Amino acid sequence: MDVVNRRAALRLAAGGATAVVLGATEGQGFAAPAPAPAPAPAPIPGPDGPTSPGWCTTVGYRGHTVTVCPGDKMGHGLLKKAVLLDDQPLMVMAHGGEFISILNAHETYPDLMDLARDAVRQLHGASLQAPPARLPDVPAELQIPSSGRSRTAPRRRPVVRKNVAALSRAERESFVDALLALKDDGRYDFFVAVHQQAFVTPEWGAHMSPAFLPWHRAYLNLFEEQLRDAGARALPYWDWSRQQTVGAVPFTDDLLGGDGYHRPELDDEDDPQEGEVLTGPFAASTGNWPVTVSEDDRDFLRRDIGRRVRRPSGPADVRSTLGHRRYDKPPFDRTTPAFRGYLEGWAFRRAAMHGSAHAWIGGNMSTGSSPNDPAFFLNHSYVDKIWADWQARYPSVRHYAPTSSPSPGVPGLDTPLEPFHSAMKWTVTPRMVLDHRRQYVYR
Ligand SMILES: [Cu+2]
Repeated sequence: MDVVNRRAALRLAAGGATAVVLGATEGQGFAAPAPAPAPAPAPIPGPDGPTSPGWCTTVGYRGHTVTVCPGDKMGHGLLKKAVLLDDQPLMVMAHGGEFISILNAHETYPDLMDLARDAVRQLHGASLQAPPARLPDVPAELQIPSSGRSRTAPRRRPVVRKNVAALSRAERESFVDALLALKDDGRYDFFVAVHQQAFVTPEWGAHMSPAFLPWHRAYLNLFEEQLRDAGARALPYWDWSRQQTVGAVPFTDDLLGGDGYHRPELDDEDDPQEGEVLTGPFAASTGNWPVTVSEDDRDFLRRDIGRRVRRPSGPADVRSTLGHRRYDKPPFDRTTPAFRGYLEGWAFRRAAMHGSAHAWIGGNMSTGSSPNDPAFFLNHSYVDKIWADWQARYPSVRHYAPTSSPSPGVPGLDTPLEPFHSAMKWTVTPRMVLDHRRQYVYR
C-alpha cells in the first residue's frame, strides 16, 4: 500500500468508524460547495485495475476526491468498506454487503451518487465481502453463567444501576477496580473483540438494525455479570445529555479520566501521541490499560473530546426521541425514523443520541473497538436506560419489531442473537431481554 493510501486508511482507522460513520454530521458533514459545471466524472477503476482488495483508490470529482475502500487490509472497520468524499463517508456497507448512502449529497449531486454506486457495482465481488467472523476463545468465566443459572432468570433483588454521579466513593472504587481486574485477566478484551467483530458483521444485527437495543442489552448484561463477579455492584450510567464537562463526572481522575493529548500545531497524523489519555485509571502511563484489540497498532487509550462533534445530544433530543411511539418499522435499517433509529442516532442525520456520545469522545470511541474505552459501557447503559424509560412510558406498544426476521441482519423477536448463541452457547433473543425489571432497574 502506498504512503498516500496508507495514510488515508490510517486516518480512517484513527478517525474511526463511529465518528466518521456518524460523522456526516453537524459541523463536519459534507458542506455542499456552490454547484459548478460538471466535468464528466473520472471512471473508477474496476477490480482488475489499480484497485485490488485491501486498497483504497481515489479519483477526482469536481475538485473533490472520491475514495473507494473495498477491502480491509488495514484491519477491521466498516469504513474500510466505504466510499468517501473528501474523507467523509458517502456510502458505507450495511446489511448483507449492501452499500447505503450516508449523506444526502445526492440531492445536490445526483451524478455523484451515481458515481459512487457505480464504483461499488464495479468493485462488488470477493473483496467486498466481510471476512468470516473471528472471535478469540471464550474466557472460561463466560462460558456458563457464573451463578450457575440462566442469565435471564429473575433475581431475588434486581441490581440497581445508578447515575455515575450518584456513586459513593467506595462504589466508584469498586467499579474501577472491577474494570481493571477484568482487563488484567483478559475478560475485558474479549468484550472488546466481540463488539469489534459485531461492528463488521452486519448479519448479527448489532448496529443499524432493530436489534441494536436488545443486542447491546444482552452484551451489557453479560458484562455486568462479569463486573459483579469482579467485585462491582452494578454498571452505572452516564447521562451524556447533561454531563458534558471534562473534569466533572464521569471525566474525573477517579472514574474515566480526562481528554486525550493534542498538540494543535501538529497534524494529527504526525503526532504519534495524538489522543493519548493522560489522566485517570486508564491512562497508558499507569500500565494498567494496554489496548490490544484495535484497528491499528496504537496500544494506548485515545480520546479526542469535542473536536469532531461539539456536544452530545441534550435533553431536547432525548425528549423528542422518547416521543416516538413506534419501536421500529420497515425497512428496519440505519435511518428508519422510529424510536430505535432516533436512539441509535442515525435517523437524526447528524450526530445525535447514542452516536453523538461516541463521536463527542472520539478516539477509540469512534471505532468498532469502542469498548476499549470504559466510557462505552457508561454510554450504552444510558442508552439502555432511555429504552427502559420508553418501555415504561408506552406499556401497550410492541417493545420490539419485527416479530419474525425479514432478512439477515434483522433479527426477529425470537431470533437467537449472535455471537452469544453460537460462540458462547448462550441463547438470548430480543424477547428474552425485553423485561429487564427483575434483572436490574435504573435509578
Ligand atoms: Cu455497539
